Amino acid sequence: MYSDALIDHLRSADRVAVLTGAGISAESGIPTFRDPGGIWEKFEPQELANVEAFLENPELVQGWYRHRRQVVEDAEPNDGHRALVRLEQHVDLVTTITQNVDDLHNRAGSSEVVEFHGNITRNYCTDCEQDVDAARIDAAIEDGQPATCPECEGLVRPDVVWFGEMLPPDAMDRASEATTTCDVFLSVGTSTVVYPAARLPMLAKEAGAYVVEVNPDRTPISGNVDEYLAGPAGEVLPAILSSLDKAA
Ligand code: BJW
Repeated sequence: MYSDALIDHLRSADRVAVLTGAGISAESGIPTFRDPGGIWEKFEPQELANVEAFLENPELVQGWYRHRRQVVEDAEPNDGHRALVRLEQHVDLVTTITQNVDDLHNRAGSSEVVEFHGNITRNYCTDCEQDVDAARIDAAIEDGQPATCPECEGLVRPDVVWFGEMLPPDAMDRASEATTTCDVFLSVGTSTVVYPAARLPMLAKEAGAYVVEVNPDRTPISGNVDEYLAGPAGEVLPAILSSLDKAA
């Protein structure tokens, strides 16, 4: 499934960067975006995942994110998330750059997580920018009202990055540093079509990293990585970790 060369690279690595996407959380029961049965088979992204849609119909967008937040809260990290935590026993610095807005890498126990597209469990006021408790959103939705800020009555939105929005500058800096200084780069469970995340695997390769992709389906980068490992993250990553444990 994977080569001895990958195990050697990981054994000698000081730094590993991992880019994760919705696929790593699929085995926790959180739907991906673009697969059959995924979120965007039922909803057009332009209807819900951008600021114009939010301003046009805040209750619809708040309600959709509330539903997805509840799915995330009911989910648990899986063997793929846990394998990345185990990797920290073998490598000095493992940085997980996640496009996922779920909290599962943090909850699994990963030490260094970069939230590239935000976090669905947080919400903030679009006017004064203070954090707003999810319970306030839930109460407003149940009353059939748009959720607003307790301080200034501004509209409340999820702390996620929508299309056309800038990524958090700190996340960009940390991801860029991890990508250009790592010895091994793993791209796991992402279709690699959304920028700027989609650029990271090839940026790592240009900087000299050994680049590996884990995904049951091929993506635009599959032909350009050092190893493409076809399979679910919850099986491939633990298998790699078992080999690493044995080789230690
Ligand atoms: C498994 C599995 C298992 C299944 N195991 N694998 C350069 C070129 C072209 C366009 C642009 C560009 N730069 C910027 C853009 C515009 C835009 C963009 O990229 N558009 C493209 C779609 C063309 N990017 C942006 O707007 C970004 N902002 C930005 O760049 O600001 C500067 C700027 C602004 C304006 C103009 C120019 C520059 C922001 C992007 C924000 C993305 N936000 C979303 C929604 C987050 C909130 C929410 O959750 O609702 O983030 S979109 C959505 O896609 C979400 C995801 O994080 C992201 C990536 O999806 P992901 O994770 O890859 O999921 P899927 O479903 O696509 O794939 C799952 C994969 O898993 C599949 O491959 C399966 O095979 C696999 N899989 N089971 C392992 N068990």
